[in-house]
Amino acid sequence: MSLPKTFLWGAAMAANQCEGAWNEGGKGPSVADVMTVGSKDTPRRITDQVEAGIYYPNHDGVDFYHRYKEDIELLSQMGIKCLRLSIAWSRIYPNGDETRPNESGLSFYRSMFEELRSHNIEPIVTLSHYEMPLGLVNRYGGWKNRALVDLFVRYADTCFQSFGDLVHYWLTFNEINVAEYNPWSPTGINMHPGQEGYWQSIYQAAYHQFIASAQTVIHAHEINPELKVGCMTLAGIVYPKTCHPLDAKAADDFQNDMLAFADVQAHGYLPPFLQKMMKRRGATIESRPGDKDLLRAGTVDFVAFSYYSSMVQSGTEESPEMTGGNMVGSVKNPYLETSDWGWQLDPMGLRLTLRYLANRYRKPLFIVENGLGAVDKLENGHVEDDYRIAYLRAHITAMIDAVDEDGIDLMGYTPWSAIDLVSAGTGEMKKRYGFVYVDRDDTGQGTLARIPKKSFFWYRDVISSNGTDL
Ligand code: BGP
Repeated sequence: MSLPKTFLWGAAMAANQCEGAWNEGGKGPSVADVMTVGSKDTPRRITDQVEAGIYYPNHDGVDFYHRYKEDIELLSQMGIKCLRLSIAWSRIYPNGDETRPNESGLSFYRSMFEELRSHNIEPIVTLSHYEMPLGLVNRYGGWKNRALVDLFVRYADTCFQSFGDLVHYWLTFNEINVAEYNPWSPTGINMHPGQEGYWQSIYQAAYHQFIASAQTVIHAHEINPELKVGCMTLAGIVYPKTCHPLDAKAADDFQNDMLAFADVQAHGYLPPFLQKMMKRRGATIESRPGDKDLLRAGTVDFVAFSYYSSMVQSGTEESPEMTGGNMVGSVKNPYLETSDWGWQLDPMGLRLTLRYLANRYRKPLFIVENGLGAVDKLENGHVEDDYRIAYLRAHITAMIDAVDEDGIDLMGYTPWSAIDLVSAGTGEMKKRYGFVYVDRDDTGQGTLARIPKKSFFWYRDVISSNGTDL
């Protein structure tokens, strides 16, 4: 067993899902602040503005904004070497288009990163994790407007200049490819697949993010050559439903579609199959002279990804049985069990995903999300989440095999989530992922007390043994 001593064991979270304090410290509203609570079967509703009398779970999150010191202290007891979190863009530029940053937002993150450093925890920071300022939606129409490129790059520059001494690892857009399936949170476009003009908006928005990503990488390296900037994509190996060639083609098509955006960030150009796909879907991208050079010059240093499930595609069946998944559903795999939310559990799929991404990108990889959403029961002050331990044990085993036997260059592992927080997909609290239980329910009731789960102590031993004690 040979994980490098420098392996970044950690955990992950995101500002919009944990911080709360949605209108404190000069923060402006973000796209997450107008989303209600949904469920496995009911999508979250999006309102135009924050409306009185509606419960918005992200407004309070789990109050990390006020409790980050005690949370970091607790997480340091778990022995994590890194913590993946995000900066809320709307805390730094409340409406997104101010010319000067909000000082109180800057000092909040500065003291958070200092706190992490004082516990020897490396921050891994996402610049945009489903929390763009709502002002950019209302005034500019979200990412389909080219103006967003400069506004984002200004925000990124502010972050590099303000925190570059404390934060060395950066991610640009969380799950950039989710825009294809569920565009509101990543791009501020409130449309649904099938709607007239959908693909035009989505691809134009994604194109602007590619340009912004490239510029961000270039600026980060200019500001401090030590900074490493990665892309972040939702990933999962796609299996054909059978060995029928049409099933194999459907799986390959889906895999390409899913990774097309990370391809641009990693390789520096729009792959021909993406260009053809855009055309078939009726999208004509507006570009500017110089864009191609920018894309080529601004490729990412590493490829980070979330992995929750493998997927299945069929090219032979009209309406195969489907099941749930991380932002995108899948044909049901009869060999796999599912979580309570229908996500298929497949540790071997993680190993195959690592192999696949390593071949496709030939850059260091980083698993920045992986975990089990489950209903946890707090009984006599304890949460016995053996199912989560079993899930993580199997996935970590697969990950170590990928490093050990397949030679994958893997920087680290930050399972979702460090502590319980608001679900991105459903807005629920009862869909829990954390190593630490947070006393809060789906109606906003609870003391917000923090209680380490059984998995907390298990993961502490995993980390301290560098993955040998599973
Ligand atoms: C990813 C997001 C995270 C997180 C996770 C779990 O898509 O990057 O923000 O929430 O999935 O998903 P959910 O919260 O919908 O269960």
